[in-house]
Amino acid sequence: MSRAVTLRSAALAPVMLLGLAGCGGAEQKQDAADARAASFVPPSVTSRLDYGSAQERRFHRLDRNGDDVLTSNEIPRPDSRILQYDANKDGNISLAEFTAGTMARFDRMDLNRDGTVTSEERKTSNEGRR
Ligand SMILES: [Ca+2]
Ligand SMILES: [Ca+2]
Ligand SMILES: [Ca+2]
Repeated sequence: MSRAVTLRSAALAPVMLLGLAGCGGAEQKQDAADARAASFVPPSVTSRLDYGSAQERRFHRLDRNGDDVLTSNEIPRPDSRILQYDANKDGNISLAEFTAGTMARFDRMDLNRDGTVTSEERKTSNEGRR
């Protein structure tokens, strides 16, 4: 009786081990693929959220004294686009003006209004401006 059990266990053991190892490997591979898929953002597509946060980071980089206003000494001279965001024409760009300006720009580039700008849309909108 005990001998039969031992034999059965011995016969099943390699199969079970193989099965477990096979499953575990496949799951791990799948997890890694999912993680890559979740974190992978093609460089040619920018979401509205990503664009907004990138522009906000840019604002805070430029705003050296941290008062949430870009004054003339903080605006990079060649970047006249930032000056276009000065809605109330006081010569300074507030964070609200900057955000409104950059998001309006994003929406102009987002030709099909799906909330993302592809490199294709960016190219088309640049050509349209010329
Ligand atoms: Ca400032
Ligand atoms: Ca202003
Ligand atoms: Ca789009």
